[in-house]
Amino acid sequence: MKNYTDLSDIKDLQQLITEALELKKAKTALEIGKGKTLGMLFFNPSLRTRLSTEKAGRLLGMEVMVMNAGSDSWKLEFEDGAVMNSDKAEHIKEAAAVLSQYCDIIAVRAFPDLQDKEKDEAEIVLNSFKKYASVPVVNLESATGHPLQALTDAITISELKKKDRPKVVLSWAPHPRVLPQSVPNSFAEIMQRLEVDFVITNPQGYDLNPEITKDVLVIHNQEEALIDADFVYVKNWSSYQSYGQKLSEDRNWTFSAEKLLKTNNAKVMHCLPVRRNMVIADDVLDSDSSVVIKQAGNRTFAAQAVLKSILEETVKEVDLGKNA
Ligand code: AN0
Ligand code: CP
Repeated sequence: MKNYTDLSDIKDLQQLITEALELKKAKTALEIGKGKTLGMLFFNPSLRTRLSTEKAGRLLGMEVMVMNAGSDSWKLEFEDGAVMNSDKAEHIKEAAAVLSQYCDIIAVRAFPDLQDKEKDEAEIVLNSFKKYASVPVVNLESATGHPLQALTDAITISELKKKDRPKVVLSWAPHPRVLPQSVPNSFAEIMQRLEVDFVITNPQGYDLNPEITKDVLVIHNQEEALIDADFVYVKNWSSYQSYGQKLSEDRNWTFSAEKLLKTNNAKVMHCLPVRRNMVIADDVLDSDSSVVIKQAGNRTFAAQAVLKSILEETVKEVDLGKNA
């Protein structure tokens, strides 16, 4: 793998899932990353992504540097040709080139503004790093996707499924804030590449980007969608159609033990952080049906498999260069 900015960077999903589960079983540190540095830049807060990716880097023998780019470093300008007389002190052209001398892999988290659909879909932050960095770039959740989370979710379903083709339901839930579509986008994308029956349920007005959901069945009646589900992935997202808006905070969509009764004793997933009794009720999160902690545990192995694959590609190129 040369970069991991979106799910199309995964050529063989089954092989990557198998690799991640083997890394999980092995529990040993590897040497492939020795002498290499992972630099992580966070324009937004994080608990899991930050610590699991740092741990993954260390398990591969890498040095890891982390910076809160939103607050600790200079404010970055991304516009080409900008006259830099505002509060933005440094251009991405210099920042990415300089970081490429300190890091062998650069990983970036940059959420959408949720104001301007076209601007968010242009993935300006992530794509600028890709353009101006001379080392591989990893997406730690961008304006439209969270591919490390999606890989984790695919690993978790593969690990816990009891039948060859489980039914997986992605169910919208209420939240007091407006949140990105990144997590459900990537989840919907990766589910279409896995051996599952995949259904999405959300209120009217909350349909995800049809270019991502393609011909996935969308049911606006949650109870109907939940019938026979083996996995329910609960998540809030803001409206895509009425871009970035909160159209509903209807707690009838909160996932509770009562909803669980409609399913086939489903395992309940969420990427975390989760707002208790808004998104998922205590009676589910505190029950054996919840796998959210296990799921978060798998973040390390998803990140390890991805970083390892990037390192393998890089090492190969260095070797080829030496022999040429
Ligand atoms: C973010 C989101 O929904 O995209 C991050 C989730 C991993 N969640 C919040 O901002 C609460
Ligand atoms: N799931 C996830 O990405 O969590 P953080 O925002 O804490 O990194």
